[in-house]
Amino acid sequence: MLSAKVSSSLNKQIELEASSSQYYLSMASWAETQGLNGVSTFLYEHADEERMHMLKLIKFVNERGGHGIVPALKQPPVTFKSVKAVFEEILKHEIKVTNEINNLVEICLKEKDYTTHNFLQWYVSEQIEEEALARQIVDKLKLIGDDKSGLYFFDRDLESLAAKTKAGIDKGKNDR
Ligand code: OFO
Repeated sequence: MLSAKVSSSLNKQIELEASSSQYYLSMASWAETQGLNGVSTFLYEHADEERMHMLKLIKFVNERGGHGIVPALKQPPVTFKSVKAVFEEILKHEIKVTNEINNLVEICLKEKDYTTHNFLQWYVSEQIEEEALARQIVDKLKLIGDDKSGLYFFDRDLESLAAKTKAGIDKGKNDR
């Protein structure tokens, strides 16, 4: 059984994962309107991945006798300055998510909730991967700078990264 503190903290995380999903979905839609098909495919997949993170939490809370609450969400930004600005935002956002996961882990230890602590380890590893990927992409974009053909190849590369993300989502579904 979850304590009230752990339950409300997990529900806050559900909201954060849901808003991450909406945020990335908005980025995906913007990228699609810019003719960046690889970037948008990657971001649509990323939005799905965040939704899977949210679902995994809802199901866990319910399984442990709590109630996973589906949150109301604020409108995310709809336009972005550039592809680089998008991925810089993603990196910043993922660092924030990592901090929140770490806070949650700490709360579980304080509350002596070792079951939830164990469950959260999946998110701890996931955040290492998400941050590393965002950082790697931002670094690539810095190298590309204003080079249009560089951006063209970058867009193509992201198409194949999207396939990997999709594999990650499918794995996450099977792990549930
Ligand atoms: Fe759910 O990992 Fe990104 O936000």
